Amino acid sequence: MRTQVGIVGAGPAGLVLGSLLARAGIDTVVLERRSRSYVEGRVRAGVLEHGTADLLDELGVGDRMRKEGMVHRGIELRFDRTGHRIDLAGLTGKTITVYGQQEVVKDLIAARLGSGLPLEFDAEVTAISGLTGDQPTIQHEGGALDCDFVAGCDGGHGVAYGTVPAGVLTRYERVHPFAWLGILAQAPASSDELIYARHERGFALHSMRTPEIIRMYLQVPPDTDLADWPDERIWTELSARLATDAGFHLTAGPVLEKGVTPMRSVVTEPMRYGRLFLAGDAAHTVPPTGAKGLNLAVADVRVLAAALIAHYRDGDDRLLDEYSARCLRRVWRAQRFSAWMTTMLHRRPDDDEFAHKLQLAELAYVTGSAAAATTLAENYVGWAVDTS
Ligand code: RFL
Ligand code: PHB
Repeated sequence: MRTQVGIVGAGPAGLVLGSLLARAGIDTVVLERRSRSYVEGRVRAGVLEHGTADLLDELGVGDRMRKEGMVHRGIELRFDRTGHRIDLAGLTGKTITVYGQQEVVKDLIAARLGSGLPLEFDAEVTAISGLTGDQPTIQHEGGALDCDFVAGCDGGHGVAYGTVPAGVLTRYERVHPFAWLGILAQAPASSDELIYARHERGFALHSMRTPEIIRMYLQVPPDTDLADWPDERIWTELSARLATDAGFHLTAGPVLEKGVTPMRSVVTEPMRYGRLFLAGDAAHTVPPTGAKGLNLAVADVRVLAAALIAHYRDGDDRLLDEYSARCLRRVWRAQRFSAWMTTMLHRRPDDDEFAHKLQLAELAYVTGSAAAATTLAENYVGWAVDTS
């Protein structure tokens, strides 16, 4: 088999890239290790930046998002038993859309298959060769695929990064001393907007998926065993960390899903090796506190698609050569923001009283100063993508 761009992975990065290139008449084949039902059922991110939501519209896959997604104009920071609203729309003129990542993935898969474009499930990529020549080959469970370029969109534990010889790429990494325990539950939201809560017992987040389904997270130690967290304990802990003097009440309901995600920060430099371009989580991971991972994945492939289009249409490789540097500027900006949000809201096991006081002073400043609130807001709603 042969194609122009071989795409490894059918997550948001791979699927959005496939869609952008199809629009420009460039042939792609997407190879996905997992089954369709597995990929469509994987519960992950929930916050789409303004620009991400607009792009999905532009690609013709935004109808369900506009119907079922929830546009939010603000978020709440909660600490010292009091809520403080950050007016995202008022401060930036932009909003966010709360719509599950797996719904985005479902919409992109349906559109791709509906157009008859190649997308193979249960097709694990096992090796990639010829990356420094003219025609790389991707080996997968179903055979071999020759292509001009390979897009490594295979997530944090993919194969693409591993095919690059040792010593060529640099990986900057931080492992955080906590994880998130996440649940999906059948209950109406107890607040109209997301709540990021800082509490002596650790961080908590109230988010949602639909008017009937909520998504909640608790900071837990990295070695947490889910068996130690029966539903009852999760609700008690969430209620304690979200409690306010104004009498906040958290509505509980049947837990549909639970999992523990360790928290890491990773950046790979450069995001290219010969004809391999890494995009999304394959190149970088951010802690979820800034809600940036999915949005960064989409931003990467917008730059990559523009670069590949310039290559095929005009024979111009300038953007391909600039791909890594352009993406990394945004990636480090997102790392900075995610690290700042994480530090401001989580408790570290080695924190002393001084650290707690600083955290509270930071939160008081962010919620009390229009300048500081704007800093948070403009980073949270996202930055424009430059593909010129
Ligand atoms: P994905 O989604 O991991 O997709 C990679 C795909 O590649 C496949 N694959 C392979 N296919 C073929 N051959 C192989 N050898 C392969 N190896 C892997 C995988 O099966 C998979 O289908 O990466 P992508 O596309 O880069 O997308 C990145 C996002 O998924 C990720 O950054 C976000 O989910 C992060 N994230 C959040 N991001 C946000 O922007 N906003 C949020 O609110 C947000 N919340 C979160 C999050 C991530 C979380 N977890 C579970 C890590 C909340 C959580 C709890
Ligand atoms: C989610 O809804 O899953 C979510 C929201 C905000 C975050 C992380 C995850 O920062």
